[in-house]
Amino acid sequence: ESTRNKLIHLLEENKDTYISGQFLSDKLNISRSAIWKHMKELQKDGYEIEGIPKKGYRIVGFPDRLSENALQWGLKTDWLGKTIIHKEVVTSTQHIAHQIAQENTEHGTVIIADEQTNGKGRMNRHWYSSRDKGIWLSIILRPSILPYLAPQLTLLSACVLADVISQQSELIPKIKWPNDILVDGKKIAGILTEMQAEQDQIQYVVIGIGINVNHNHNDLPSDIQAKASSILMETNRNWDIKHFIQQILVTFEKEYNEYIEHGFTHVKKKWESYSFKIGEPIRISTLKSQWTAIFSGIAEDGALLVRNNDGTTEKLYSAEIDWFHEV
Ligand code: BTX
Repeated sequence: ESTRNKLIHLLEENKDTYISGQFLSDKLNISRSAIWKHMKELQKDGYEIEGIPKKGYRIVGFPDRLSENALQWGLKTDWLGKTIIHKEVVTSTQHIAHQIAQENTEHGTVIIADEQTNGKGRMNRHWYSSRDKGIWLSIILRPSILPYLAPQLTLLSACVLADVISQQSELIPKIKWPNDILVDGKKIAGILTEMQAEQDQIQYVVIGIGINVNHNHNDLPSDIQAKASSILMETNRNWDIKHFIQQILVTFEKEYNEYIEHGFTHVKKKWESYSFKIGEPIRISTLKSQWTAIFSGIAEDGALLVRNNDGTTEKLYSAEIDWFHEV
């Protein structure tokens, strides 16, 4: 843990009292003037710190706005988010991720924006990303898996979002294959996985995550108001976006490590627990046709498995699906 992290923790733990410069200097094994410099840096990043001669330091306000430092302080990950690039406005965090991934950027680099002017969904669809309301981030990964297995990472990411949303908010999220997170039948988050690969080797994968967090009904564009929602709208309270991002990164790192070490089985089970019930009828549309079939789970490579009316089982890699329920 860095000195700054330790300092922030000490300030947080003692936020009801003053802690002396001497105490901090002993604890962190750095000079009192180094402590003073750290305090100035923290203030620059939006931490409000009171310094009173003979009494010491006390933290009275935490930054609301996102910054690289604010996101990294207290972030309990080993490799994910060791480099965080935060921007106020971008076209798309995916776009930046691709640009910097070409330049040997390290595995686990995260790009986060307060607003996207040209957020991307799948198949060139638009993803609305209004300022300060949601989480718009991309993760650069360099997994040593075969390219055809990359869709498993989308399913893994969906499980991570579902886990974090249910843990933090006690909502009951559902995953709609392959990548939508729904609450009460409305979309609150989406995932876009893109990759650069050769025949048998992945150069990098970019996982784009978008979550509607603090949107009120009117913050959503009218064309999606009927089918989209936000965590605020579902829970009637405001959420700390920085804390949410940190939870996502911690949970993502854990699930990813587990996946690389032990494979897809764990993800598959979890994904199926958040998904439709196996055996339920679903409506499928592809570019060519539409039909009804029975959901029979996902395959080991992340593909959708359906049982058709004629009894055959089919594997689908690209389709839109809906299930029949009380929406
Ligand atoms: P998708 O293709 O599954 O969903 C896109 C569709 O969802 C749109 O056509 C629209 O109907 C609807 N939609 C658009 N914006 C929203 C929204 N904010 N909430 C709910 N529904 C919406 C899903 O694609 C993948 C989205 C990934 C977004 C992240 S954000 C960070 C990263 N950067 C970037 O440009 N994309 C990813």
